[in-house]
Amino acid sequence: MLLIEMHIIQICILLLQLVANAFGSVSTKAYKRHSGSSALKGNPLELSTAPSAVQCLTLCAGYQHTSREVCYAACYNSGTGACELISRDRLGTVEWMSENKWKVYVTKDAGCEEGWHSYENSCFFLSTEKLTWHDARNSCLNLGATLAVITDKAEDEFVWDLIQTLGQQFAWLGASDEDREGSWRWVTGAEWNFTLWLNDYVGGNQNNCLLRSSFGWGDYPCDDDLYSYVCE
Ligand SMILES: *[C@@H]1O[C@H](CO)[C@@H](O)[C@H](O)[C@H]1NC(C)=O
Ligand SMILES: [Ca+2]
Ligand SMILES: [Ca+2]
Repeated sequence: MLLIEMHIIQICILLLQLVANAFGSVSTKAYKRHSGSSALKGNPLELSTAPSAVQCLTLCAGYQHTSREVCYAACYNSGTGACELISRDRLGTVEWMSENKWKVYVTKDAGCEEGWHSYENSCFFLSTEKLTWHDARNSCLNLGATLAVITDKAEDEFVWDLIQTLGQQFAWLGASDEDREGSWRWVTGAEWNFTLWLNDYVGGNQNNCLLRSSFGWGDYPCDDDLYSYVCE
């Protein structure tokens, strides 16, 4: 009995060490030194001090585990020990300016491939190809994604920004009411808990697919092949 307990304790210690190592390596492996150095566009999260750049990065890594906002970059000033944690701007872009004594480290893109834009824990891709809703849905599936599923206002704003930034005025999102009129469902089965309908827009039986435009959301004919689409 005692022997088994000791084994369990040993295994736990081993697991804790593995976890500790995994977190330890975050600070060095998950960041790259940006050669441009210093101030960047993005939202400041926190300004503190750290005895070294590595410990500043550790603060940044820790931030991801405790808060909704992700620390995307850490600026460390070796002269003063100032450590500034910074999140992305809404499209995940950064701009760099030079200044001495500051070193800037960016997280290697939070898992999104080139051309995809990070928001919360998702990556989004806007295709400017004009397809029917079903073709757009399949195209996203072929990319290992789905049409975008929007579950709150901030996410909708991010996606609308993306659509506009890439010069589009309309884009398919991942919901339809084609199975039962008025009964909207997301392609992933996510909870239908947020809408942004234009007034009390009702598309009726002929229109069954969700389109984002400057008016908000609308119920449009699924076979229209006039619109871009957003994959998530
Ligand atoms: C809807 O549900 C999703 C996931 O369950 C959640 O993340 C989101 O915040 C919810 N939205 C609203 C407006 O309550
Ligand atoms: Ca989503
Ligand atoms: Ca409809």
